Amino acid sequence: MGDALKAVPPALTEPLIAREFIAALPPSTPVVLSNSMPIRDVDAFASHGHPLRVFTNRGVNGIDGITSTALGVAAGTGRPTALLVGDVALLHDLSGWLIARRHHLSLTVVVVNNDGGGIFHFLPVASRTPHFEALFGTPHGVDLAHVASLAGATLHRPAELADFGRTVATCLEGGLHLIEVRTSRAQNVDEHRALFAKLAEAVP
Ligand SMILES: Cc1ncc(C[n+]2csc(CCOP(=O)(O)OP(=O)(O)O)c2C)c(N)n1
Repeated sequence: MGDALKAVPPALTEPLIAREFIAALPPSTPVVLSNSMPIRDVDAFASHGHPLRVFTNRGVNGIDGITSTALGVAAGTGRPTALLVGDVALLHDLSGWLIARRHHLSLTVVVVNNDGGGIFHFLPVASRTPHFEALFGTPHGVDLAHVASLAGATLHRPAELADFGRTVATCLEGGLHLIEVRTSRAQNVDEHRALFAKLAEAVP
């Protein structure tokens, strides 16, 4: 993993982030879910007491253009919009942020930063080649504060679950925000397997 992230212990798990992200949304918030783990984690672990307007890029399941889609949703609905995205997808669509700045769109982006493609750790190849990190994990080590400053977005780094939910709700009052939560790709797989094992026990 990138040196910048090595020293930071993950405070929130990815399933918890998905759950709290959805739970913190004001009713009727337009919400965009990135491909890879964000859409899977929301599908598996999140629920909301009110109807939400959920938008995704399906088609070929690409991680390209996700921020631009969210900005289009913010422009089209005229409402503060929420996006849950991984760090690789975020970095894939940096130019979209320039549109946000120009058009003064209200978007709250929650980026789950596990310094690479976390989804690939669920594949058998994760333990079968010494080249996994270089070819699949693809750590970048980028300090995402640079993304926030590129776009003139306000950066938030909540350290705890309660702070995280409050930050999401407050940011959705308006403006352009980047909320970064750091996680561990390797631990994420174990956390998912432990949760699914508990579910299997609970459902006879
Ligand atoms: C345009 C495009 N390039 C490559 C891929 C292959 N791909 C699928 S998931 C993924 C990693 C995504 O990482 P991130 O957005 O950080 O989410 P995470 O897997 O950590 O949840 C990649 C590169 C893709 N789906 N679309």
